[in-house]
Amino acid sequence: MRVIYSEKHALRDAETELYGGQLVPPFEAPFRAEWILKAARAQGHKDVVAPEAFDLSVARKLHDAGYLAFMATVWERWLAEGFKGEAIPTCFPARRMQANRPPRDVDGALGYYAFAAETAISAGTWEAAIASMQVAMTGARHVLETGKPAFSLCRPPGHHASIDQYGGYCFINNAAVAAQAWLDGGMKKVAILDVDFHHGNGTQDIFYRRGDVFFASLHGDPLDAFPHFLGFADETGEGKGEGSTANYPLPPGTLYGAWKDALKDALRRIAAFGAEGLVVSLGVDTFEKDPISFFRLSSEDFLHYGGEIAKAKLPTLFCMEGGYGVKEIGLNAANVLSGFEGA
Ligand code: Q9C
Ligand code: ZN
Repeated sequence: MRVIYSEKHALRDAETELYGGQLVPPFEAPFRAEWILKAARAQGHKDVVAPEAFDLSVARKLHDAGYLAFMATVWERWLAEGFKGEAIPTCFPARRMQANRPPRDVDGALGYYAFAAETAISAGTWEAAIASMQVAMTGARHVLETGKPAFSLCRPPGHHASIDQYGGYCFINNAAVAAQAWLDGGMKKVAILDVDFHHGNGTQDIFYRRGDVFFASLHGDPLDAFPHFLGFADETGEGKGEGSTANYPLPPGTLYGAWKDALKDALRRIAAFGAEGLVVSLGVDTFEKDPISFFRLSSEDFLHYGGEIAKAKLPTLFCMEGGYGVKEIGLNAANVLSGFEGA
C-alpha cells in the first residue's frame, strides 16, 4: 500500500505533557512515526512518498478562522510574554461562563482555543501540524485518482481537533480534511471510521450538523476515558446531520470479540449510508499493552480487523492517529494495512 510520510513530523517534539500532576515527556513523540514507518516497510509497504505542498484552503472550510490564526502565532506570542515553559492553558470557559469572546491575552486565548491541558505547544508544533495535514491530503488525492488504498502516516494526530479547539495531541483534523478533499473532488458522501481508542470528538464536532459525512467511532466509554465529555451513544447528529453520527462507547477490559461486533455494526451503518469513500482514523491505542488505554486487542486482532474493513469494498484512506509507548505500535499499524490488503 502507498505510504505518505513527512520528516517534518519531527518538528512536533514538545518536552512536556501535563500528566498525573507532573510535566512528563509526551506520550505523543517523534519515535512513534519512525517505528510505524519501519514496521510498514518491513511488511512490504515500501512505496513511501513525501507529501505534496497543499495550503490550508481545505482546512479553512472546517476550522474556525480565528482558531487557525491563533495556532499560527501562539508560540511567538507566548515567547514574547517571557514565559519559560511550553504553552499550556490554565483557565477555561466553564459552565455558565461566556465562551464567545476570544481573549486578547495569550494565556486566556490558550484556554479559549484548547479543550484540554495535556497538550503543550512548542516551537515547530504548527509547522508539523501543517505537514501532517499535507500527508493526509496527499493520501486523499492518491486514493481519489487511483481508487487504490493509501496510508497517511500523520503525526501529530488529528481526530481530537474540533472546529475551533486543539487538545489530545491534535491541532488540525487530518482525517476531516481528507474527507472534505474527497467531497471537493466529486464524491457525494464519505464515511469516517474512527478506531482509535479515544472518541474522535473533533471529527464528530466538524461534521455533526452535516449530512454528507457519516462519522462512526469505537472508543472507551467517555465516563471512563478521555475526552470524557463527548462520544456517548445518544449523540446521533443534528439537523441535516441527524442519523449520520454513530458512537460505540465500550467498557474497560473490552476484548476483540465485543470490539469486532461494534466494528461490524459501524460498517453496516456506513454501507447503509451510501458512502463512496472511507477514511479510517487509525489509532492503535486499542492494543492490550498501550500505556494510557484500556482495551485488550492483540497484535493478531489488528491483522484481522484490517480484513474486516476491506470487506466494505470502498476506496480507503488510513490516517494515523494514536498508539503509544511500546514497540508493537509499528507492528499493529502495519498489521491493519496488511490485513486490509490480504483480505
Ligand atoms: N488518563 C490520541 O490518541 N490524555 N490522543 C489521556 C489518560 C490524553 C490521546 C489521559 C490522551 C490523548 C490521538
Ligand atoms: Zn487515542
